[in-house]
Amino acid sequence: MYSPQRRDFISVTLGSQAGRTYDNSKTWRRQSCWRKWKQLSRLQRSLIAFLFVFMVVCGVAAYPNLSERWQVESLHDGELNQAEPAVEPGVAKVLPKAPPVTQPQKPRRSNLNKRGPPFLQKRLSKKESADEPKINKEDNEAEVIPNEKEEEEDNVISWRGMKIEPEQVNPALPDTKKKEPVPNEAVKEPGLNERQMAVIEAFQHAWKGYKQYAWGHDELKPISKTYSEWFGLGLTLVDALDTMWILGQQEEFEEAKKWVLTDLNLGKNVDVNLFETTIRILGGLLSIYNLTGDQVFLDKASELGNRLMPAFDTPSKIPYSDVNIGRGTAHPPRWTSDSTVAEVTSIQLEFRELSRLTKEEKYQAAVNEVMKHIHKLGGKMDGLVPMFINTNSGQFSHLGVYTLGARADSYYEYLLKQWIQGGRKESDLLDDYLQAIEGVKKNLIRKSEPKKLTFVGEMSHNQFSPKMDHLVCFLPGTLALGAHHGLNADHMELAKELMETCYQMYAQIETGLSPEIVHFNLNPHNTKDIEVKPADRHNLLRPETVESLFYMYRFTRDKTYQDWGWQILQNFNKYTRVKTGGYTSINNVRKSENPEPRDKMESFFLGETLKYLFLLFSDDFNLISLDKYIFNTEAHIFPIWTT
Ligand code: DMJ
Repeated sequence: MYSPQRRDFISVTLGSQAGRTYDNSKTWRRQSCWRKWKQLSRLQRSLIAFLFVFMVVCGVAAYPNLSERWQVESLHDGELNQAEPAVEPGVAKVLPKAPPVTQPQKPRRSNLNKRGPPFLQKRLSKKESADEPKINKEDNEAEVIPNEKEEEEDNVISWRGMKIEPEQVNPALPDTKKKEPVPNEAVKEPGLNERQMAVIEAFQHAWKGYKQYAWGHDELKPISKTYSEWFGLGLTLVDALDTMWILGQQEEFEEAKKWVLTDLNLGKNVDVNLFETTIRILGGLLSIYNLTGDQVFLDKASELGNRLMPAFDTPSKIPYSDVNIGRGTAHPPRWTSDSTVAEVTSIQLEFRELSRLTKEEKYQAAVNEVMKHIHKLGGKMDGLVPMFINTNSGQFSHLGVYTLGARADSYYEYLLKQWIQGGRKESDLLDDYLQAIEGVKKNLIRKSEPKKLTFVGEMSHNQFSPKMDHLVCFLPGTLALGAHHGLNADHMELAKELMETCYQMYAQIETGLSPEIVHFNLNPHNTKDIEVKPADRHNLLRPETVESLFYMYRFTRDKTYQDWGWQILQNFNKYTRVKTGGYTSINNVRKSENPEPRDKMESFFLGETLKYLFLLFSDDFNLISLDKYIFNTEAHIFPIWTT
């Protein structure tokens, strides 16, 4: 029974002195304990001392060392992130400066987790599952799977212009342990089919490599697990922005956007190629601005546009090939004062669009001047242009060679596309395009033997060469686009024939992938239509054929074109996919047992090839409708002007 006079007490049961009341006198207590201790036998004292030491040793062994224990106990949920490098939720820790995934960070928290007190074990294991990279090992190679987001907002508004439910916002990567790419159910949006999901998986695989080994650099070298720099402007990242948007890769997109905002330095002292920078970076920024309406992209685009403008400061107003975007100086290549015709005539869509968006005339004025000049220029053959133009005289140079391949290709493409962009009003552009296509039909089209494949050859000083670059495979798509916008129906017929030829450039090759250049056989006694010279056997993951397949499918709805594209994607996966992330160009498409990887993933593989494949496999014809948009020569998306 409780009595206020009696205090709670501690009794120490030691022999016969057990049960004495504690009267709160410290002196008495000390004396009393000492007396009792002295009363014990030597054996009893030894036993007690041994027991005491044993208990202390056990206690220490059961706990982590003191400093670790202190750390654990001072960690609150918010502090966990400070103790480790900051990582975006849902993003694998594979950014460049992070340790390689094959040697994950010392698992400090995991060790603590096993030994710490239960309440901390619980809290830590929750955080760990959210933050730690998940690693699958296969053949001693690590594959990193991005973490799932811990907390998800209820809805995300305006991602790709629509309201997306949580489960669609947060796709998890497929299991990359499997040999064949496995479409990921988690990213399946209404209307996405298996083939589109395979494209998404391919994109994720390519992005994984880029992110891990080349983040913020121009191109991934997936075999040597490093990068190459061309202009030092994050070429692959910017080129891929609108692809990520279209493929629904929201987290990757947000992360890349952050890089554009904070790390894309357009003022650096570097020589860039005017054409490549315009179609890939300016085009990429304008495209993603048009898709998202996010002002930061337009600001960057107009900064870049201004920095490129010195290129037009030439005696003829035909731009130089190279600009130092930091210094504001421009120059031709060291060995010549010529520019390439395709390069100076394939920057128009981008500069015109920049003027429309910024309401600054100067960009459009500069590129329109080039087109007007070339429209009036002598030296063409039936509308076909030579490959070079002099920046001093403004005259074509190296006359006599006519091709729809390298150095001339996108001149023809941009005649048509500028006409469409401007609302089909600029008749000079249309006239030049129509005349050029007639020139192609008259001078460059032939049929191969024995299969009678229609192809586009080249003319060199009045000599026909049955050589066709893979680059020419943009032409079926462009012809079909023109026909769709009301041009001659026979353009569509030619488009169909050329499309078949471009497909055969893949199908007749051992790897099912096209070489860079083919030569068609014109001799009826030979059995093969397609010949490949040793120097032309490489494949750079180029887009032109799948680009044209996309147009052909949109306009004909013939699923054969989708099937051809599917075969091509599968062969890219078979011969160019690098296990640890990324895809590589190859040296020899004829050697299926070893196609000789080149160790480079070109930025257009993400900017163009995968984007066109995704759109080819889509049966939603309103997804980037060809009545509302045109694609620049790097597959970036610009609106057709309505006023
Ligand atoms: C791309 O950069 C563009 O498509 C360009 O017009 C031609 N070459 C590559 C792709 O092959």
